[in-house]
Amino acid sequence: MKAFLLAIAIYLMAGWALQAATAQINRDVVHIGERAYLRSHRNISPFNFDHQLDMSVDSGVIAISGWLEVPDAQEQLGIQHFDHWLFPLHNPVWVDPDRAERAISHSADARSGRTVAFWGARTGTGGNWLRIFSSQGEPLAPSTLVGHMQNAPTRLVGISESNVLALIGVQAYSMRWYSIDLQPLGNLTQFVGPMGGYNTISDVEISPESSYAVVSYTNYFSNGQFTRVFYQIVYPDSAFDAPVEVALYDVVSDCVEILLNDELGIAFSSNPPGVIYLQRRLIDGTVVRAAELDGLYYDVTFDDQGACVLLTRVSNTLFHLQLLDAQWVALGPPFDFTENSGAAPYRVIDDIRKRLAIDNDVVAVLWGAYNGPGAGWYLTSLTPFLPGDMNRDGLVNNFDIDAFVFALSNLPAYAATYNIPEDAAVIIGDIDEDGALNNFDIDPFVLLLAGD
Ligand SMILES: [Ca+2]
Ligand SMILES: [Ca+2]
Repeated sequence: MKAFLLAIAIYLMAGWALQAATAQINRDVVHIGERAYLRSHRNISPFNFDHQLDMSVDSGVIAISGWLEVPDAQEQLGIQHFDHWLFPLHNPVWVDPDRAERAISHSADARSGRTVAFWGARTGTGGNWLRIFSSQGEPLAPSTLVGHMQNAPTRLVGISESNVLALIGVQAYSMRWYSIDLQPLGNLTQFVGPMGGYNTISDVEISPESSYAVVSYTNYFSNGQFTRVFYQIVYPDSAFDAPVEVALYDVVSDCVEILLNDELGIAFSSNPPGVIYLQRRLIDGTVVRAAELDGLYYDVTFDDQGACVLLTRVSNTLFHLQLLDAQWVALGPPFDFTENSGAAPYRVIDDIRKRLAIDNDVVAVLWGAYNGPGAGWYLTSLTPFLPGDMNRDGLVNNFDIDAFVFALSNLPAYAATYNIPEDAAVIIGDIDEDGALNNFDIDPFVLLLAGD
């Protein structure tokens, strides 16, 4: 009898835990131009509200690094991965539990199922360290000391398909970067090259085949009114191209991305602020496309096709998100992406390394709400979908009928079969948009299939 009651209790607790986990995610639909997006918000506690965070997205997996609140212990740098529905792929893990040192900076970058965490330690042995994790949170190698440099820059590590290539920092007007073999892991090559006296690195990107990296950096004129924005191509044979000066404007963080076909996507803003400039360049510096948009930039990023996401500041408590296609045509007007998050009033906090990411049409935003109900760190994702695409093949047609009937008759089994959260399945099948998936959706579904 006791065992039976225990089993009931465990069952109830498991149900509670599942409901609690589901309740952390708020989902709704936003229409951006012609497309419908499933918007998900998640509070990412126990990542600490007071400290830096970094984010990266690859193949629909979102990697986060930041400070973790640890019960009865000193908070530590941690890492966690989520799928694009914002379900965690594992619990948060400490990056290096054996070395409880305060990091002075950190960064994480993900590609091909691997995430590299970088941090600069202030105490103990100090120095700059790298560690590599799988997207399931398993460490793939021990922590590796990669140098002792001060003034670690903002964006300091990138990972390619084949090698980890980390740009570590700037010291005495030189920069260092490292190539670390992944198979077998450990062969570490260091390159040191000149930077022409520029001192704040704003971005680092590595080409997928590890054949070059692009580094952007800035320096302020002595009058403090303008920022010079540069980018520079560096190669694994330690050759360093001459820096290319982009403009005399404010730099936008995370401002250079490597696109397909060895082009660069570059973004910066005007001074005085009010205009955001987008450029597409060949790596020799030739401008192949340029655009200007109104707005006060807050962050910007590109996918490898050149599609662009902009985060603009409307006021201290209102930020807008805007999506542009690869031709930089706006998919829809700027909008308040934080609606329905459960957090208000909110403010996007400065102390985030990378606020935006876009990959495979999934947009992720990392943001913070300062006070009021729901204060904390939030992760928001936008996943495009077609209402009625029940078999999840990107089309709406007669092949969706069986899956639609399946979802109507047994939603949990449907969700498990198609690897989709139940609440997301309800939204995709809720053709009449009344908030439920039920028999009242049958007629609208039939009309949808008929092309009405
Ligand atoms: Ca379909
Ligand atoms: Ca409905």
